[in-house]
Amino acid sequence: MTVVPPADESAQVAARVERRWATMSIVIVLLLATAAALIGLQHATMPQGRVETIDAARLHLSGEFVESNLGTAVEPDGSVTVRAIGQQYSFVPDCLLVPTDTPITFRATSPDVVHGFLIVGTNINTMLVPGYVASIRARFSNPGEHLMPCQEFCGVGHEGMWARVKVIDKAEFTRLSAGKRRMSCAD
Ligand SMILES: [Cu+2]
Repeated sequence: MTVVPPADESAQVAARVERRWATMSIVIVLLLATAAALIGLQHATMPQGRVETIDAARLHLSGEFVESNLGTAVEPDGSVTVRAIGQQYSFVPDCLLVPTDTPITFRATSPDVVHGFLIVGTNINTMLVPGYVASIRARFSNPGEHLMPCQEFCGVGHEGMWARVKVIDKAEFTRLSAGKRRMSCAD
């Protein structure tokens, strides 16, 4: 029987503990790498969760984006849907009216080329691609006016293509919207 000197014994304990922790770190790194690889594979092989398509050539004839259906609509649950079209070289409507403190869904598309949908002072920024519907949820806490320029070069009239978003107090919006099917700043 050999008697292990105390110093040697503690060195062995330290080595064992170090090995255990090193193994655990490697396992964690491998786990994360596997998760990242699987998620990457899933994204590469599956279609995006939400892609809405629409016939760009027939927008004006029927369906959600006919002119009479554009603008701000109050939904039965009190939320607000704003439908708009970006076209060479304007937005319809050219001023979007929305209330404060209300869940808002912007739905927009383009009948001709790619345009941009950007509301200055917010993080709302997307492309309007012909054939696809862009849908963005938003909520405004303060009344005010935001510029909404087209931020994708869309042709010779691009720099003149912009609209406005007018955010008004919820109470005033409720008063204005009574009995109206669709609204814009002109109402
Ligand atoms: Cu444009």
